[in-house]
Amino acid sequence: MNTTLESRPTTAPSATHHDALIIGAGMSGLYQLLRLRRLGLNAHILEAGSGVGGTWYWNRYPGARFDSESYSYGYSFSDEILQEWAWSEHFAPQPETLRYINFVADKFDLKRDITFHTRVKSAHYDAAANLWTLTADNGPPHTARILITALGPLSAPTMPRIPGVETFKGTAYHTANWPHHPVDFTGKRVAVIGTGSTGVQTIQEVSKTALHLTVFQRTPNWCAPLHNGKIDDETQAQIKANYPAMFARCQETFACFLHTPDPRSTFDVTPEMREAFFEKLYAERGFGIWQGNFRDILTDRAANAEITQFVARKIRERVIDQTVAEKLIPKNHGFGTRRVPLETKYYEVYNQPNVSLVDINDTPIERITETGIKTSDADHDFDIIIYATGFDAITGSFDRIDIRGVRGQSLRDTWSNGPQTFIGVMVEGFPNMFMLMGPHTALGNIPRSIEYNVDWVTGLVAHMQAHTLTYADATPDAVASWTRHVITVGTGLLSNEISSWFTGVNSNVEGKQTRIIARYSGSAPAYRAWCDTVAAGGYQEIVLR
Ligand code: N01
Repeated sequence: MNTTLESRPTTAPSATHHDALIIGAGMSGLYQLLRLRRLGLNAHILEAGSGVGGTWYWNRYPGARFDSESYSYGYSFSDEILQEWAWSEHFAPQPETLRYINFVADKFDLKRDITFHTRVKSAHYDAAANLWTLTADNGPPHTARILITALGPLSAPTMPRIPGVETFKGTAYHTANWPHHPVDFTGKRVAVIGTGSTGVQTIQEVSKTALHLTVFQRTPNWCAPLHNGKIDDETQAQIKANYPAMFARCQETFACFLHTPDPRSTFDVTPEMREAFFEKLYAERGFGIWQGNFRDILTDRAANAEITQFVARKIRERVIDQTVAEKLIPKNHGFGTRRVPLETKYYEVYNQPNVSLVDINDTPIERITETGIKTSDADHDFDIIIYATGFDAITGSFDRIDIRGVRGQSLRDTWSNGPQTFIGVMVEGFPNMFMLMGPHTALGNIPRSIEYNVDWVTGLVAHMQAHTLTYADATPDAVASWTRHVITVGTGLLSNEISSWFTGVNSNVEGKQTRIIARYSGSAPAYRAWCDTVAAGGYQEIVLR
């Protein structure tokens, strides 16, 4: 192939060589493969799983589904896909999403450029050859001039550090490593540890059939109704006709969802109007109550207290046993300051006779035993334990790979005091490495951010091709200025004052107990404006040669 980025390895003759290597065949990796292929590059994906889908490949737990409206979540770049694919529900379940991603991969014949069953262990930059060498858990090394990390911000699952985990004789699953076969809970005593978005979805589903379900909760979350439903034919036709307008709306909103903050402040209106607005949002589909609420609920403590008290009242109304209701009401953070799990009759689950809640702040888990879970006051026996204990988010998937830059320095060490990036895409000293959905990018409605991220990286690669450039590295100044900007924008946000994956905290990972500003928390339009300015200015923040 005759492209300027084409290169032959000089250091690893036995290695398999490509112009660009992409780690991960999730939504970002697949779209990036297509875009690089269209530039004429010989691009290839290395993927740990046996199929495409990333998040939607691994997270097959019962109840897994979108929290963003299905039609706002799919790829927007191909009219053909938009018209051919029909989402069945407003918030599609995981099997449908996985089918969708396979449909897209097959449509563009992407799988022929993917090596599956291959988990990348290391990625080292060779300065003399200006090449990246990747090694994996099997197969030969791979080399490429360009390295694209499409690892996903939530892809390194973490097990709790509880003694005895390995001793349990029943069946145990982490939600993000769910088996490919159906799991039957009928007649089973089941435990779920964790009550984040994943735990909430799992609990709702398992409670329908388990003989008994015991939920082990450390921190309750503020959940809000999803209001899912089937998409009828008429609505389907409207969705398909309105795609351009809908995606245009997503480009304008704060976080690329269909919802965006109301321009009013909480105290601009009377208490009656406020209550009526909260009621309306609580009755509406999706993230409206979080993303479409008064503009100050996530920055002003008094405003946040209003919506927090409203949702607390709802929980008290929905849960019959008020002792249980109080346990389900968060006390250490306000509504929306952690990711809001969307639910379908989640609170009503606790009214069922086959469900019990263990608050592990009152009765801590002491150990996992051969037969179940021992807390400070009881031995609970189980057939199945489900760990819905989350991820080493944002930087965790990078930490699992030994990534080394121009001086042999490791990325893990470079980020030991928190990530430092240029627009979340580049790291100084790691030339030609481009991150999709890396730390310090705008996340929000992820596929919308992915498409922008991929388009921007593709633009840079095309610029390099056009100008016969083979080397791109962010300048230290560009990194320092972006990192400062991310911290400034994130300061004052109530969500950055509480531990969660948003702030890079994971109690199960050594060294991840201190809160950091891990994501860009300004608006998506502001993020894009910054990145567009870089491209329009000829990439002056990047050393190109
Ligand atoms: O992970 P989490 P998640 N002992 O970190 C608990 C996205 N998502 O997988 O809060 C006991 O939120 C932990 O307790 P605490 C979404 O962005 C999207 O649920 O640390 N408990 C918490 O309750 C979401 O935010 C969708 O005190 C322990 C839970 O485990 C993100 O993924 C669906 C523990 C982990 O919650 C992550 O969600 C699902 C321990 N040692 C998820 N360690 C859709 O939109 C952890 N916990 C479709």
